[in-house]
Formats: sequence, C-alpha cells, structure tokens
Amino acid sequence: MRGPTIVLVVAAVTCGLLACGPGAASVSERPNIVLIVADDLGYGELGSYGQEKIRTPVLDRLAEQGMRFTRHYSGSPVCAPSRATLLTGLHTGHAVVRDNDEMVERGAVWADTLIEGNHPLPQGTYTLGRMLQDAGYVTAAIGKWGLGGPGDSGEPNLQGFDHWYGYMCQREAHNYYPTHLWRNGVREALPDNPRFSAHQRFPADADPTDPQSYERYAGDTYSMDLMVDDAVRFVLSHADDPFFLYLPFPVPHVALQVPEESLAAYVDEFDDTPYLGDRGYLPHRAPRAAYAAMITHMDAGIGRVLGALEDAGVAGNTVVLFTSDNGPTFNGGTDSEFFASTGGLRGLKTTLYEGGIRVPLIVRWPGQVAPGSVTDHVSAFWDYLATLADIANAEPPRDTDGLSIVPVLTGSVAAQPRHELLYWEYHGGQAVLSGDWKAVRQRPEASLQLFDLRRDPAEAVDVAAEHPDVIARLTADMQRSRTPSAWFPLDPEAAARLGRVRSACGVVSAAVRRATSAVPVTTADPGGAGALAPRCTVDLRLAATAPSPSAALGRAIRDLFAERGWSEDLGAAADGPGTTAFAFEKDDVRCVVGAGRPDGDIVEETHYYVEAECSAAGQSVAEW
Ligand SMILES: [Ca+2]
Repeated sequence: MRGPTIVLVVAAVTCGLLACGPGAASVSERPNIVLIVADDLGYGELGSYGQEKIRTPVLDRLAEQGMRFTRHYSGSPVCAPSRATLLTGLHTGHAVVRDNDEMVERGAVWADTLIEGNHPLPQGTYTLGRMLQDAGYVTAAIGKWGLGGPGDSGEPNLQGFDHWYGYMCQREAHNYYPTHLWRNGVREALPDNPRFSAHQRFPADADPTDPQSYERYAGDTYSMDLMVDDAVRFVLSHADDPFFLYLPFPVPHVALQVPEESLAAYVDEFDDTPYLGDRGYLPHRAPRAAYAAMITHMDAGIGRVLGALEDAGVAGNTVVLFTSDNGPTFNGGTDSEFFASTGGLRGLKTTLYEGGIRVPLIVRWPGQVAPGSVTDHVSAFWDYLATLADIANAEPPRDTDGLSIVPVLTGSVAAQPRHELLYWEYHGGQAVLSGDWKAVRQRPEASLQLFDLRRDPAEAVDVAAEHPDVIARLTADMQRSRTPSAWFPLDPEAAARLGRVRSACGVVSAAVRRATSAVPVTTADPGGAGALAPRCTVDLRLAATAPSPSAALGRAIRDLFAERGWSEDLGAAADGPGTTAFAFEKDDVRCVVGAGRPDGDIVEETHYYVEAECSAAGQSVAEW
C-alpha cells in the first residue's frame, strides 16, 4: 500500500508547482506530437494534392482525417536552411544556416568519407526539441539531420533531442544503403552495405537493360526501413510519456534507390528509359518507377508509424503533421514534368518560385481538427515553433518570426493572426510574399520580378513594370527583413571571397590529412569546424610512439599547394625551434601557414598544430 501513497503525494506536489488550475493542461492532457518532414517532395506529389501516378494511400487517409494546407511554405528551397528555420522559428533573413554548406575548409569533403556533417547549429540554439524538453516532453529525431556533424555543436543530442538516429550528414544521405548510421553519438556500422559512391556514371561496358548491371548500386539494408523501425520502437516505448517525434525522412531525395519488392509495384507501369547517371547521383534502370516507388514505400513506412500510435493506445492524443522541406528536384534521373510534381507551380528545388518552396502540410489532431478540412491560410516553416508551443502548452518562444496556426487548426479562423509578410533568401536570391504580391529575384544583381499570386498562381506574368509603388514597398520590406550574415553573405563578391578563403583552408586540411594518413592520429579537429573560427586550424594529438611529424607536415602542405597551382612566397618562410612557417599565393588569396608544437607545450609531446590564416583581396574572414 505504501507505493501508491507515495505516488499520490508526488503527483499532488508536482501539480502544485505547475499550477494545475482550471484551464491549465495536466501532463496527461498534453498531446504527443509527430512531425514528419519528407525531403524534396513536391507540392503535387500526394494523392490528396492532385497526384495521379504516385500512390500515397496512407497520407491520403491522413488528409481525410485532418486538415490540408494549400498555402504552406518551406523555410528554403534546399534542405539544411529549411530544417534550420523549422527547428528555430527564424526565417532565412535571421537564421544562422541560410544555405547548404559543406564546409570545404575541412578538406576534400565530397571524396573523404571520414569528413561528415554540414554547417552546425551553434551551441545553445533554442530549438523545437529544447522547447519541448523544457515542457516535459521526451524528444526524438530520426532521419536526416543536416545541421551538424559528429562531435560538433550541431549534434542532435546537443540540440534538444533525447534520442537521435539516422544520417548526420547530408552527403551521406545521398545513399540509401549507407555503411553506417549514427545513434546518439555512436557510429553504428551496417556491414551488409558495402561502401560505394552515391555519384557514379553507368559503366560503358555494362548492359543498361540488364537488372544485374545495377546491383552495384544497392546493399542489403535500406536506411529508410531502419528509421521507421526505430520510430516504431520509440512510440511503443513511450506510450506513457508526452513525446515529440521529429521524423525528417530522406525520401524522395535522390539517389534513386528503392527495394526491389517496392519497385515491382510500378516497374511495368510507365514508359521508362534507363537513367545512366549523366545528371548526377546513381543510375537506375527504371527511374520513373523508382521515384514513385520511393514515395509509396515511405507512405507505407509512415503507415507503420501511425499503426504504432494505435498499438500504443495514443493515436487519439497525438498530433501528426506531415510536410516537405522544399520542392521537387531536377537532377539524379527524376522527371518532375512527367509526375506534375509541383502541381502546376513554377520552379523546382533551389528556386524561390512557388514550386521551390510551396509544400504540402497535413495535420491530424483528433477532436481538435475537423476531418477532411482544407485551408488556404498562409503559413511557413518558421511557424512550427510557435504552433507546437501552443499545442504543448510550452513556454512561448520570444523573438522568432513565427505565428501559431492553432486557431486555424481548431476552426477559429477569425482569431488566426496573419503574417504581414513572408521572407526568404537563398544563394544570393530573395523573395517576399505580402498579401497577393510576391516579389522575387534569383540573383542579387537581377531586378525584382512581381507576381499577383491570386490572379497568377503559376507566376507566369511579371507585372513589376506596372507597379513601381509595390516594388518600392517590397524592396524596403526585403531590406528590413534580414540581418547580415558573415557565413552566408548576399553580396556575390563577398560570397566569392569567402569561398576562395574556405577553399584555401581546405587545401591545408587536405594536406594535413594526407601527411598524417600513416601516422596514428588519436584526434584531429580540422578546419575549426565546431567553432566556425575564421582561421583554419588543425589540432593534432599524435600517438606517443609517432615520430615528429613537422617535416612530413611541412612537405605535404608545400606539395599539395604546388599541385593545386599555388606559388610559394619564399621570403615569408621562417623556421623556429620545433615550428615552421610559410606562405602561399594564388590570384588574390594569400595563406600564411604555421606548423609545429604549441608555444611552451613541453608536457604534451604528442601535441602538434597546423594553423593557416588565409585572406582574399587583403581581407581575412574576420574583417568581413
Ligand atoms: Ca530537401
């Protein structure tokens, strides 16, 4: 009898602290939240959004049970910044991450599979995960992360997620048969999947009509299935907790890869021509069938997650949201025209036209959202933070760009606050949406195009010349919607300068990796990746038995700079006790490189460093 008494006392005390008065939600009343984000799924690629060739029965049923948004916008036309806006509630005029960034200062990131991760979220970022952790939720992220790599500040476990499983790095996610995935900081090998590049051309001597020719592009373990398995386990093991499950699934982003049994459902359905890899990623013998099958396979996986909600007895108290991180892609053997992937909207992934950023959003919330409802309320990825705070009765976020969409979800349309404007920037382009007006330019030097989306949802007719007053107002709106970013400058000259300096740092990092490939390095932190330092530094801890690497390092760095066409400024060379310094120049970029033991470090005999300070046009990154 003692046990239950203690439980009751604890419950009463907890209730007292949280003020469980009328109107305050108790722990058990807070709904679970499942947020599913597809990768590069177009506005027109679900049956409920008009798709006629690709079958999505599970998501179509979800739409029948919930609300469908016809004017929902992703945070960006590409992956990483879109996820950053979703997790932080900040649009790309304010977000830390405003573009995909492979951080080339770390070396040959596309060739060296040991270099993982993308531009990381900084330490202490206030994310959806952190907010819901603070509100008492158990949080999990399963899928493709894209906002940090192993060991840096962007790791999901450091960004508000109790549980994490999947691809840390976007480049790794190009292959659905990876050699490993990450689980809470641990690299889990998938020994049934041999290592092969996700970017290959079909061999000239192979037969493109022979299915066996394509077996080299598959392994045994399909990552999407592992992620669904993990999501199901998470749901079943947290039936008694309020939980937040963030599922940024990697589908249907290329490469075109799908298990044979799923491909079989489509393989004779379309007029298909083998794709031989001439537009990136991996060849496939039936690319249209593969693309459709990938989406249907994901749809079935989502069905398993929804089934787990039923099995756990929590489906009635769980909000399920489904969306996509940007519009459909144009490469890797995909055929957006054949599938009408944008549903008639202009542009694809990487453009700020509607096809690049308008995405499906379906929300099922039993008892709150009217089944089969549709709304044209204008919402965006930076609304999730405010919305989920509202749903979870969490501490409302401050200083974000988002608005809660709970009023429109619960039928209180009149009470729904509306955005004065939506803003995007990407790769030098900018767009603003204000009422029916959408102003957009894809390059900084281009003049603004203006579209009246009410009359012209396909953005076919540029009416900028007829509305100079609107152009003036929206130009001012664009300027006030952004803060400058040192890492993602809008100015093309600044962006090019930064790119040259980061590439130069990459030569240093690659040289160090080459020089130390035969040396037992216990840790190496190339490129200042974690801190995003404006200098490229490589900190090495060598095994105690290693010979002094200074000479080898110096030689490797000199060799690699020479191979890449840099000239050495011999006048700048300097040698001190245990250290060496030299300088390289190419065009307007100059790098001064030092290598050796840190000053005064006589205890750590195994500690070496390589540090490079690179500048372009006389300016270092720190000065921009
Ligand atoms: Ca994407």
